[in-house]
Amino acid sequence: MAKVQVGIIGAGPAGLTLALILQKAGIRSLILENRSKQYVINRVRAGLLEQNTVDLFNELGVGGRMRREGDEHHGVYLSFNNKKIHIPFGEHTGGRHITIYGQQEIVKDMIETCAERGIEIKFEATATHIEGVETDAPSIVYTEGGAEKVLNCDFVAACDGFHGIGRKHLPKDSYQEFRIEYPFSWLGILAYAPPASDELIYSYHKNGFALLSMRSAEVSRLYLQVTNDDKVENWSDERIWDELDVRLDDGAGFKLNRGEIFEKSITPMRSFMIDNMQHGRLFLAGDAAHIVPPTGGKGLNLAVADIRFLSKALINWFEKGDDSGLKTYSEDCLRRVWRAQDFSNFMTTLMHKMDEHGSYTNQLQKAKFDYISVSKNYEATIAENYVGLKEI
Ligand code: RFL
Ligand code: PHB
Repeated sequence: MAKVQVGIIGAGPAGLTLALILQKAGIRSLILENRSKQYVINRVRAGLLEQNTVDLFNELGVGGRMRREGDEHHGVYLSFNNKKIHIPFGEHTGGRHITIYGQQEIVKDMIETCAERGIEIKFEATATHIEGVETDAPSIVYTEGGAEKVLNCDFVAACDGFHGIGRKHLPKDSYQEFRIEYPFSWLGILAYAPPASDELIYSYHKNGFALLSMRSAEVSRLYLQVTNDDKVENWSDERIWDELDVRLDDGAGFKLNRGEIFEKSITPMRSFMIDNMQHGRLFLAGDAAHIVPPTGGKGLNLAVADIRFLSKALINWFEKGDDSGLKTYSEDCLRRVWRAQDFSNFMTTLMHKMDEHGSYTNQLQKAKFDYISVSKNYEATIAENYVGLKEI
């Protein structure tokens, strides 16, 4: 039976970041990942990295390609009823900014670095249950190649996403659960088309929300608000481009560059949260414990922020026998998670079609947008949350 100091479930941003930080401190971990390597490095998801996240990837020595190929943004556009305003970050955040770099690219970079540094990742190895979390010798039972195996460890880090098994091993009475299912989803596309804007555009339109993002000078990433029962098959390439043109129109001749669409998928929008992320020797991080709707670009960044606390707490325990960081782990993470829950909910309800165009709710959205357009204070609140608060 294998034994490591920290058994990690999940090779997403949370699990990989944890393994790399622990390795630097001389702590042995092993990652169990139920998907294949190919699947994990091709899974299209996030693109917006906060400055804190980028700084950590650089400190870990996995930021080389991100620095070369990623794109720094120093502002963002918000558009409402075809009127576009710009929110600059620098003047409100002491020069902090965001970086646009695909999640699958950083995941690929981290997986390669793990291999170079001798961190073992078992792909196509599915954790089925976790045992002994109330003892000082927990273990993860997993299946690999049809055989059941056991990984013994001192601690278990469940970095296994929203559908993982980690959360199911917390005692039911140890947490409260909070959940919002929004009545809309995002249709997301990737296209070989030069981005038509230098910075992201979040747009409210009476037909629904649209977001213009990008991955490189040649690849655009775009999203449309659709209903929860909508299907990718209902959206021909032409219909997608036409609708994006309508929703992103800024009244000043804005036109998208069209190109071949090579990825199309629909993602439901939800906010989800539990207010305890640990039990005994089991610690949850990232999407395993919380989901935010992607309108604020916070999910991956929160996963990495959790790992900052968890890695520091584990290192203090292994090096000094100090368990203070482990004891306050949930509390430390939850402050930032609640801040991001609030900001993501704010951005979602400000920019999506929440009710009939012209309704009371819609007038309040418009009132907020009009206020943002004239208030430096409101602009600053958005800028510092969007870039990610340094503390909290
Ligand atoms: P992940 O990435 O889901 O990784 C969990 C891993 O665990 C594996 N797993 C298991 N392995 C072994 N045994 C089991 N029993 C297992 N169960 C699960 C899974 O296969 C997987 O590999 O969680 P992590 O590490 O917490 O990272 C979270 C982020 O992936 C997520 O929050 C972001 O993608 C959210 N998100 C965004 N976040 C941002 O910070 N900025 C963005 O711009 C942004 N845009 C987005 C997004 C998510 C989106 N979708 C598709 C949900 C845009 C979209 C459209
Ligand atoms: C993305 O580029 O995929 C992206 C950017 C900003 C968001 C969500 C997704 O808020």
